[in-house]
Amino acid sequence: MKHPIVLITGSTGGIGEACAWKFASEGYRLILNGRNRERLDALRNRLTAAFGVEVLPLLFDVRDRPAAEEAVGALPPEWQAVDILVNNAGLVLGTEKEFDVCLDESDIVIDTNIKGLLTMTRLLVPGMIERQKGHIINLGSIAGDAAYPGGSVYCATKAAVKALSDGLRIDLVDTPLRVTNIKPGMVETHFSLTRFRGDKAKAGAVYRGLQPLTAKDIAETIYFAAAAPAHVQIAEILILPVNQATGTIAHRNP
Ligand code: 8X3
Repeated sequence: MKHPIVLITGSTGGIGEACAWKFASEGYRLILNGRNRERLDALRNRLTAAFGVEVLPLLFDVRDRPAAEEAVGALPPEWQAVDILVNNAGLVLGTEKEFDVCLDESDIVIDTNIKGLLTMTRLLVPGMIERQKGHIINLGSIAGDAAYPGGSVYCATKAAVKALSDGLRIDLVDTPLRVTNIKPGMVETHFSLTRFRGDKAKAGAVYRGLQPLTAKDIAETIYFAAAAPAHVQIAEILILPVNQATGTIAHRNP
């Protein structure tokens, strides 16, 4: 029997890359999406060398709908039956107040976190319904549960991910397909560096005095949801560092 296929968006760093390593270690075939050909190829080579798994790099920006349609439409026949879609690609830019944000940056965040996720869902889920098999795992966030200072647009996109996950679960209720919304709190990846536009000191301060989650922690959690028995649908998981309680309340050691 052929190994199942997982498609991961934004797979060349952070949580996406950790998922690639986890699913590869479990023998999955991987379709790895990303925006950088060199990084995709390098990751494929490392995964293939480590686990001997089949990896198909899929180069496009999830914001580019025609490119996404073309890439998914041109999947070779043996790669078309995607079992798991991990809608991971996402980012945040800036911490300005809502009335001060750079609207061009907001477009990037909204187009990636909401519209890119919806594009991938729209492209992959009809095939899953046809095959009566599939799991959509969306990367939400604690930011989707309640807005916090400096996070307005990002929080809105993650609230949208929750609504899109809940809506999809409703729309698929009469099928064997499953929908999971993974909602991390603080995870130490390049996420904060992107948020602070490359300012390492500011990014580092986010995790000061506490032990943040790692991308691997989240990948393990995602795999747990994916590996649950077929009748079990893990609808949501909120996962936090032990010293984080909400989007705004954390205990930090001096
Ligand atoms: C990432 C977690 O706390 O920065 O989605 O919003 S947080």
